[in-house]
Amino acid sequence: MNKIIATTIFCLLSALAFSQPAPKPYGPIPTKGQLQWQETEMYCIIHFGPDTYTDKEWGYGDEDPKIFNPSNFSAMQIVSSLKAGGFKGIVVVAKHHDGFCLWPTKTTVHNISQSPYKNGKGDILREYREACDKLDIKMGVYCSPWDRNSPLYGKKAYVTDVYRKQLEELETNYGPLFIVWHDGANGGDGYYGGSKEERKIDRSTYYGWDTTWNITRRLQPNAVIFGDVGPDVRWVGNEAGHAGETSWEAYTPHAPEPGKLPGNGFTKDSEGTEGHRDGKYWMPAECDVPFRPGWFYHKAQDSKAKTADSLVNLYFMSVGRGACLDLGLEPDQRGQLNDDDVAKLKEFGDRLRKTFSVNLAKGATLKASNVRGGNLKKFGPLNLLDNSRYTYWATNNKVQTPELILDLHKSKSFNIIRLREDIKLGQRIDAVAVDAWHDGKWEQVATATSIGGNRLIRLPNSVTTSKVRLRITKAPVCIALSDFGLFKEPDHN
Ligand code: FUL
Repeated sequence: MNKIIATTIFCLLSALAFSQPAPKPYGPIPTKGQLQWQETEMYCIIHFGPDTYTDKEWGYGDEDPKIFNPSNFSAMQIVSSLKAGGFKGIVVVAKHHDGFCLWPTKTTVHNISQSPYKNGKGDILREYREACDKLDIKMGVYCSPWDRNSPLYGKKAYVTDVYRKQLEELETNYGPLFIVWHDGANGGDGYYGGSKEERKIDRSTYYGWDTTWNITRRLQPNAVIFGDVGPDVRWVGNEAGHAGETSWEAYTPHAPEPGKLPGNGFTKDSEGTEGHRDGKYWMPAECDVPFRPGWFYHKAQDSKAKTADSLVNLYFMSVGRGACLDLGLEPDQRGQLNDDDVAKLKEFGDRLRKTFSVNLAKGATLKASNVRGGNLKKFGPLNLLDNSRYTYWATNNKVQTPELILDLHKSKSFNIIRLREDIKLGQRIDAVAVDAWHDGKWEQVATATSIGGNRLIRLPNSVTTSKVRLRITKAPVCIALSDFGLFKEPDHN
């Protein structure tokens, strides 16, 4: 009888433990579009237009459309080169500040149909779309809000009849977009239909951002919207390509002047580098940085593209800090990337592929100090090694600083540690430490803050050990960690 009672109690207790629900999300959480963006990790923003032919960075807006005449534009050459670099998407600069549209828009005559390219029948956006589809690369667009060509710039009609209509065309005619990119450079001197004057706009209110963003919500519901004020992806606050060593996924944009609303080009942008632990919105950072010194092609910069080495460094300081890397590419006057740039992109891609091909933690025996409800299948640490960002090791509600020991069974050398949270449940972990087993005791080899969607710790020297310990040292709630990886960069000591 006693045995029956004991068994019943045991079964009831186990049922209780196994019915333990998933942890409740903590703080703001990402949308479907933001999750897909996070998984994209690296994409390229491509500047190509009249500036390519005038050797400028910011065209005044009076450029003759006839100067836009690529001799051999090849979206395939550009997109396949960045694909070889490991990039998964592009942001096409469809219109830069000079107002010239690379697609045959109905909103202004200042567009590609007035150029000799394909006898006025060209459409650069369409060519990128076709290349992206062939090569399985995502596409996004940048349409500069500032337009130094438009006579209407500064008036309400520019926003309602030109800018928003341009977004509608781009978001209707070129297939699914993963990002719509809003630049912060806004207002100043320009051609403006011949007025040649300075026009200032109120950066908080002029574009009516809420209404403008709704176009994207309606036409491209899975695209994220990028800007200094997001609302989905924030600017990191520098064009050097790196997020802060601590970088939170959440953010609350603040205006630089009290009492005003923040807007693109009107935020305390340095706050974007670290974000805010208690930020109101899920708004992770994008790190944009040009491959060469300028965003547009300049012959004089032919030897100045970043090396594969410096791209790898940038990768760790952007993707490795939970952000995405948006590398600027600069097609030349033919309409292709320069051969040296192509070779460097490939070298960079090869380095990353080699580095991340083998997770040295695979096959380890994992021992966690706590598993939520004792449910190993659903919440156990093996979920860390299954390559899914959305299965995870979780602890009981009260257990916020658990430990995990990985027995690697034999001595292995690594210099990269990868951690990911299941961000569907928010950013839960503030800080971790990692120890290696050396001469019969644990020695701390690394610490990191703000884990989030992806955190890469790159050690100055490789660690060789057969046992590794992960300690969560600070979290306001129980954890939901989805990935733990150990990797070794080729040729790293
Ligand atoms: C900046 C622009 O002013 C640059 O010309 C470039 O387009 C860069 C990506 O954003 O704000």
